[in-house]
Amino acid sequence: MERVAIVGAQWGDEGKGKVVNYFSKGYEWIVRFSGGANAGHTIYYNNKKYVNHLLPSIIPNSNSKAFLGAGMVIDIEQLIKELEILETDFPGVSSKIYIDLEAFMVLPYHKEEDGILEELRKNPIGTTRKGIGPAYTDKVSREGFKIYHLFDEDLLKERLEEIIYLKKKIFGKRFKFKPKDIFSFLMNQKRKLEKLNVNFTSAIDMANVFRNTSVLFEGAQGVLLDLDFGTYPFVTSGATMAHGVSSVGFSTFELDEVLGVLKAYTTRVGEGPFPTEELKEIGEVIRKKGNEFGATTGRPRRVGWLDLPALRYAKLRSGLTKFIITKADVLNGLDEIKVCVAYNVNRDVKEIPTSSYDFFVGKPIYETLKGWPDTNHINFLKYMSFIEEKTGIEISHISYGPKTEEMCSKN
Ligand code: 2SA
Ligand code: MG
Repeated sequence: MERVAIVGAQWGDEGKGKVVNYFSKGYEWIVRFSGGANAGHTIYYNNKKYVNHLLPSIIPNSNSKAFLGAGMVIDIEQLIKELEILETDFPGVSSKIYIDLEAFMVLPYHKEEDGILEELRKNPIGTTRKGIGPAYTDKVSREGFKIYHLFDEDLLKERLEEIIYLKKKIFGKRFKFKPKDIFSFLMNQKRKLEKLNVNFTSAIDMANVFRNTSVLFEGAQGVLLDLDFGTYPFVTSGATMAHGVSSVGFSTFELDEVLGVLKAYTTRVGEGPFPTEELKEIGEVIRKKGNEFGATTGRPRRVGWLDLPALRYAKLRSGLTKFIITKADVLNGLDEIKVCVAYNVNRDVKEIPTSSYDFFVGKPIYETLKGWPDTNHINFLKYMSFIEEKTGIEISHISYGPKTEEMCSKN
């Protein structure tokens, strides 16, 4: 049975939602293994646009089912919003959603903490303020709440008292949340989820199911935003790479493919190093044409040329086996296309960053290729061959528009 992970090969927003949607036809299960409502996966069903932040990109009117894994931090209020939108067009779809009881919850105070921290930071990270960092921080420091806490009211009450006592000590008067308010908020959300017929389960319960069927693991953000290997501290707080499937009980050795989605140019939203960033006119042209604005926050994305050292790093860090290229049509009509082929790191020419530090100090070395009027043109084929040759992996598919069907295999 086929198991594939699809991850972003850059800084996120490569078009993963759309790519997952294209492939999801062939899979029984679509699994999110990390992140939370910071992700913004834009997809089209029946020509209607949906932006999902938490829901895996299933096709609602097919047999596929969705699993939200233990590595996630779930804002259940946001999840309900997404389900309610889908339910109006696809009644009953929520019964195809399965949530791991081990997953953590983003609570209302996490979102507030996220904002406070960003205001206080000398160098803000540019987070989505969806509470992701604080929820993962609480997980690691052992103050988190798991989905299973919803199902033991006494335990939940007791734990809320304990944790909120701590929070008040740490944050002082600024922390205004009361245990009983959070408790009733959570109970209310739980009832809504139950009414929608969402399933609560675990990767343990699903182990046999997952091993006897096809599973598509849907990554969030991109390799360079990974907590461990991205451009730290300008990263998200979860695992954005294929190793995140371990939170669903899988080893990366069990994956048949790890597909890296790459945009034909590079974007990044939020702060942090971006060696090939174009601050001049060309950046603005690409941003407008590519509609490069955050799907979650609406922020303009920073734009730059394709960065091969970053892609090689992504390949090695996340064990990518193939690339899928998106949004090449955005570059249609440009006379010349620049590609970063190496970094100059303190006078050392490096084709592959040794560590994420190199992204902070590396100066891009460019080669200039000829542009293309449209993506059927030979120059675009040459661009793809150049990427394949310089990274050592094949591009298997080309996406040439936002709609799910606007995609084809390369050969
Ligand atoms: P956070 O909120 O703690 O995860 O932010 C930390 C960094 O991670 C970046 N980040 C993202 N980058 C690209 N796309 C993301 N999803 C949304 C989208 C973002 C949006 O699809 O456009 O709408 O702004 C995403 N989520 C987190 C973030 O910018 C910080 O640099
Ligand atoms: Mg996105």
